[in-house]
Amino acid sequence: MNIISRRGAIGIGAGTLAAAGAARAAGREDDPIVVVSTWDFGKAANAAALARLNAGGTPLDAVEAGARVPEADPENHSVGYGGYPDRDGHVTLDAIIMDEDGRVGAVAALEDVVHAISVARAVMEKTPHTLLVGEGATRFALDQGMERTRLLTPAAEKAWRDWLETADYRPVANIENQLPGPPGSALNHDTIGIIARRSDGHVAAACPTSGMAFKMRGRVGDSPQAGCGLFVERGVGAAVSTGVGEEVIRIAGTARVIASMRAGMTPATACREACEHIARLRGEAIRGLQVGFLALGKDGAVGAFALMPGFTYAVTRASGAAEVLPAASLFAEG
Ligand code: SD4
Repeated sequence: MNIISRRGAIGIGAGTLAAAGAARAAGREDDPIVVVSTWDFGKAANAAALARLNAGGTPLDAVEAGARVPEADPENHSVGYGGYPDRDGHVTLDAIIMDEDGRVGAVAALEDVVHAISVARAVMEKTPHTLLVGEGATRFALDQGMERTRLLTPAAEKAWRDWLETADYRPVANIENQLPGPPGSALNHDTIGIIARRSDGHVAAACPTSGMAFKMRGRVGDSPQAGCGLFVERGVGAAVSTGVGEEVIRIAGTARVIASMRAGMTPATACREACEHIARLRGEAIRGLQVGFLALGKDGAVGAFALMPGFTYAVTRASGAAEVLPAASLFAEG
């Protein structure tokens, strides 16, 4: 399948923009990139992560601190508190955290606890396991002293009730960057993937989400699965993904990005290669769907790429200077 001819054009506009953005985000040894994350709201998360690094925290501490920002934000309808529920009205959270020592912890379909990323970290540090799901994950979190919280806010409940009128499950591309819209406009997915890098090149990453809005009860996406929503490898770097998780899982997306970087590709080229692979594999089935990858190399090089225009990522430097950049895309539009 020829990607270019199938849709008539590659995302030239977005690609040009992103190329300029990538140029701005590169280099600068005097002020290296230390935190990157997905979407516009990543900027606030990056600031919290940087503050943690500056206070002597590890990259793992930093990504946890960063991830907790959107998790606690009721206006963010895709991560944590205020997240949109599944089709039965339950907010269920997925999250993963990983460092370059192969330490990894995750939760899936977690309910009633705001900071899924901290539960994931506790799974990593306090159990012999890597992933706890559902009721067991909630019980573990409560045993750890975490508070039980009703995650379904009135706004999210209203969106769900409105959605029930049509019950049409259709992922909306780039919904992460849209303000809460009118009933039915929304509301499909959202995630933060965040990567921190210390001056010695040590990296860690985290990826919490409430997953796809109005998903089937029990559905788990790419985010909490190592090698899908996130992957970290010593001597290479880290990668995170966002968008329709099913498409990422099919290709073990972030494991693929890291393998490409290990083989010598830049983060940007590796992210692009993963998108091209999805497109070749899936053809028309991914029309209108968004997937974005973001990667940070051990040397501080950053790269991102998406299927469609609209995927943005936040880059923060050691000085605190931060910017949100558009990623280049494979297609000009859905
Ligand atoms: C999922 N990948 O559950 C997540 C959703 C997402 O931005 O990334 N939204 O499939």
